[in-house]
Amino acid sequence: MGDRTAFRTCPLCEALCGLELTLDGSGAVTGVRGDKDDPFSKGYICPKGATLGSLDGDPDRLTGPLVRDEGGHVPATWESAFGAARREIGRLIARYGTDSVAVYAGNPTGHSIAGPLYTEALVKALGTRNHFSASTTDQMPKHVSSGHMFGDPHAIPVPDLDRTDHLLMLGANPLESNGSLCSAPDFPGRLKAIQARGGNVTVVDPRRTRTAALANEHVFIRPGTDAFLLMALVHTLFAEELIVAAEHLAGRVNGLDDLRALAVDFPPERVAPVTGVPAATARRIARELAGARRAAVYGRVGTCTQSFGTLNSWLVDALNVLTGNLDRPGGAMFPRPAHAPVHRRRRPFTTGRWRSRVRGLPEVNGELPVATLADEIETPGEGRVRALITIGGNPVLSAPNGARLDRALAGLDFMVSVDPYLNETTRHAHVVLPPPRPAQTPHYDIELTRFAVRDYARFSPPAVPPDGRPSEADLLTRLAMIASGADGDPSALDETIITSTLKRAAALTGSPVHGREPDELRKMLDTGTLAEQRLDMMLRLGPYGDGFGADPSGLTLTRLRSEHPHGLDLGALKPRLDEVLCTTSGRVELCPSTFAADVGRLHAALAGPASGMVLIGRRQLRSANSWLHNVPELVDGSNTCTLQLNPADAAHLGIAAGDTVRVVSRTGTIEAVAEPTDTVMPGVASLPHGWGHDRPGTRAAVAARHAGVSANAVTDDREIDPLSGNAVFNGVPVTLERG
Ligand SMILES: Nc1nc2c(c(=O)[nH]1)N[C@H]1C(S)=C(S)[C@@H](COP(=O)(O)OP(=O)(O)OC[C@H]3O[C@@H](n4cnc5c(=O)[nH]c(N)nc54)[C@H](O)[C@@H]3O)O[C@H]1N2
Ligand SMILES: Nc1nc2c(c(=O)[nH]1)N[C@H]1C(S)=C(S)[C@@H](COP(=O)(O)OP(=O)(O)OC[C@H]3O[C@@H](n4cnc5c(=O)[nH]c(N)nc54)[C@H](O)[C@@H]3O)O[C@H]1N2
Ligand code: SF4
Ligand SMILES: [Mo]
Repeated sequence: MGDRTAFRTCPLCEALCGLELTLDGSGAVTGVRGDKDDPFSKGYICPKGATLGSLDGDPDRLTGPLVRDEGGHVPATWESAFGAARREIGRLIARYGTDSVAVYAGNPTGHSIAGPLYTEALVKALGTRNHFSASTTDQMPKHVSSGHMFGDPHAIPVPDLDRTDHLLMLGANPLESNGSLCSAPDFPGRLKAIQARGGNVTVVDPRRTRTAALANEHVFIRPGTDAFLLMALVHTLFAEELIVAAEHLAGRVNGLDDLRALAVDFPPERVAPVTGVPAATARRIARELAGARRAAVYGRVGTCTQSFGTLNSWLVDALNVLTGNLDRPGGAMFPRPAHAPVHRRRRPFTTGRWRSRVRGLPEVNGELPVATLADEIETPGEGRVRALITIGGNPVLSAPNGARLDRALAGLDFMVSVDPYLNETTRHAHVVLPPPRPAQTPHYDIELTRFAVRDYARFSPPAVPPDGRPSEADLLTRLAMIASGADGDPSALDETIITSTLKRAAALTGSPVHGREPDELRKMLDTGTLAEQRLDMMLRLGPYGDGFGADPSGLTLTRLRSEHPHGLDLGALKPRLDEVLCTTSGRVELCPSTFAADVGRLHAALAGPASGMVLIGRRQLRSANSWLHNVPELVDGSNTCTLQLNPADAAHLGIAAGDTVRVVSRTGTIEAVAEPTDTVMPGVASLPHGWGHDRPGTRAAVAARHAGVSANAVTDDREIDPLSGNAVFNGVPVTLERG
């Protein structure tokens, strides 16, 4: 059999590029190109997507389950691997209760069909309060911000990149990351298009990144101090009477006076010594923002992974409201994903429904901060975490004080990992359950289309038929069955979810299937796997759906699959605040009391600006957190783990390029290779995360030869953003010494 072509969405970052794969007769991926017929990505591809074939065919990728014995990990049958999981999880729950089993879900669970459809079911089946994820190292502050401002933690506005005239970007570097909480294939091209139509891009970052270099203006800021700058911008808008009373927001916003009162204390002149941003610059940024015809403020991971992460996330959207740009074209808008029914949440947003056992940290979005996972494993007493299930995560390298977590994981009674690699985290697992390779996995971006800059849907069937191995959906379903103690037919889980969803939809006034018979609806679903049937159900109940025949021209999974193999463009973002808003007041809360109370911490920090060196991170185009370093094409050249610092600091410390530098923090010491560069502001050092592949017991030969060091060996699990529990990776106090 000769070569053939298959199409799928790239699962390697949030940009949602369509790919054209070439496969040989054996089903191996021999070539990857951008899919020029994808209406969203139009053929765009980056170096990571281009190497999907190497990742897919990586000889170190696990092809079957492993169990751990004294000598290390050995192959096992699926039945014996699941048998061990059933036995041990059952035993621990019986003896120590449901909270003794924790779950950690990592970043790739947001890039699959299986993650969003089954992780929550697994956590529910376990009944554990110990649910952790990469969200508390990433965007949890944004959920808290949206929860309080709009009533829905998942209603996150995205900058309307293609129509804006003015983009103010803080803590984001889309030229390397390709964008986040803003899915936009060819993000770089979309930024250049803003400039080409006469618009402006301003970047606020402690480093002059590639994005900053492309921008019209780059402003250096001291790490961790964005909340002061954002407050100063709010202050200026009020003080200079620049608030735009947009008609479409009239009567729909609460808290204007409260915010004005809070901002009084933060004039640009007062915060400048803390942020390093000259007062005149801050005032000008505020004026430009207010003066632009259509503007959007966008803050991303650099603004979330700070101790003021939630305040930053809030103030970003407060600025969007104050300048009249929320929910209007060219401003900050709410995408309308095809698979999400337009039903408002019924319960008001709240956090702290339970607290972590050791540090008493509040639950947020059903999760506890991963910064306290090691506490929960190490601290004796009732409710101690004794077992862990990881799904697509590598917290040993990605969580703050990962070195401590590494030790804690070694002490667990039992650990299961759903993961294709034996890496720094999964090497501790007693049972490793690998999902099939990307070519054998169907794809639909349930999570990421929520943040896309155009409404868009694309389903990719597996490029290579599954070979009888369990899919990731199967693996998670089996674990959920084990967790609930049920031993029956695994399809029961999906059937229960389908039945209850259809029943609810049929009972709901305003739903497209109101009054219909759930059994009849059930029979209409797609004939694919149960996961696909669930997706079909979601699409048909969604805003573009066929409503199970109510709108015969509407979307179904069958139609998406057969008529739109390259994806379906559902148009530019539409104003939809009415559909989204579900605060108790029915208005946008511009100054939620929880946030106002946290401003006290800002006042305190204003009194004593920090001195000394601080560490921040950085992302690299050819990495994806910790897990692409085993792809040979990606780990040469510039993709190296170096400590960047300003030449003035290097000179002061007697450090030259290539020298070994000892980086010392409260939690640990690492040795990294120095790379002096004036792209980093004085007083700041930058180390990428996701490196440190030198641990024994892993199976990733290429990564081991390009080990690097783990930035999270020096980040601090004690430091969190108190409102979201999010980890603090930026502004970590360190001392540097020549090694
Ligand atoms: N190539 C590649 N792409 C990726 C990933 C990857 O590892 N590699 N990871 C993916 C993931 S998980 C995510 S969440 C996204 C993230 O996507 P982005 O948010 O674009 O992430 P970064 O590129 O890390 O950009 C964050 C920027 O914040 C800056 N920064 C650090 N501290 C501060 C601060 O205190 N204030 C301000 N204003 N800026 C600060 C950093 O210098 C950096 O330039 O990228 C995704 N895409
Ligand atoms: N210092 C510092 N630390 C950081 C950050 C930072 O900026 N600075 N960024 C944080 C952010 S934004 C994030 S999102 C986290 C990421 O944190 P994690 O998600 O914990 O880490 P990753 O390195 O993304 O690990 C992904 C894991 O998923 C596995 N995997 C890959 N594909 C699949 C699949 O299809 N199915 C399954 N089941 N597994 C798969 C990989 O083998 C790997 O083990 O890191 C955080 N850590
Ligand atoms: S930009 Fe992201 S989605 Fe596009 S090819 Fe690269 S890794 Fe894949
Ligand atoms: Mo992330």
